[in-house]
Amino acid sequence: MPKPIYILNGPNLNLLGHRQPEIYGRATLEDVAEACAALAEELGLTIRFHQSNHEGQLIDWIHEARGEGAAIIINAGALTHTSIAILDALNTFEGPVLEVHISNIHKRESFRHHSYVSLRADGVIAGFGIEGYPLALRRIASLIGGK
Ligand code: CA2
Repeated sequence: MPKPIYILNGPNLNLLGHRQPEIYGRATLEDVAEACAALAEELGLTIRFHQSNHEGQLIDWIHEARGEGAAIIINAGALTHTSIAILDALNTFEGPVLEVHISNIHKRESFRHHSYVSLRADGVIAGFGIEGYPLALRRIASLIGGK
């Protein structure tokens, strides 16, 4: 059984599609999860798609991925810009890590320009809307060998 790809989403991303559509679009996180599951099947991959508003829960999933996951795709939300703890957890994971942001964080407020996650990420996608998630999955497939 191939190891799953962990797709982790941080604080407030549960509100996707319900607030601020001018920044984040109209699709919901459930739509993103469904699109990722469908693409993963096409690529011969499996995913574990999670969202939490709690830093510790995200860290626990990163730890779980150390034993059970082939790769991590993470949109840590605002924790991207603040969390050394998430960076430390990602640094214990040995597989590929890709960072996704729906919005272009570099076009926004200066406090969003720095990312702790980027210090570990093997690649970063920002500003592609929710299309960034399937793009990241395709990149994982080419890194770890999907279909
Ligand atoms: O662009 C991204 O994906 C972000 O990671 C989203 C975070 C933000 O703090 C980062 O700087 C960039 C915010 C997630 C909040 O998501 C919402 C979605 C819809 C409505 C309200 C919040």
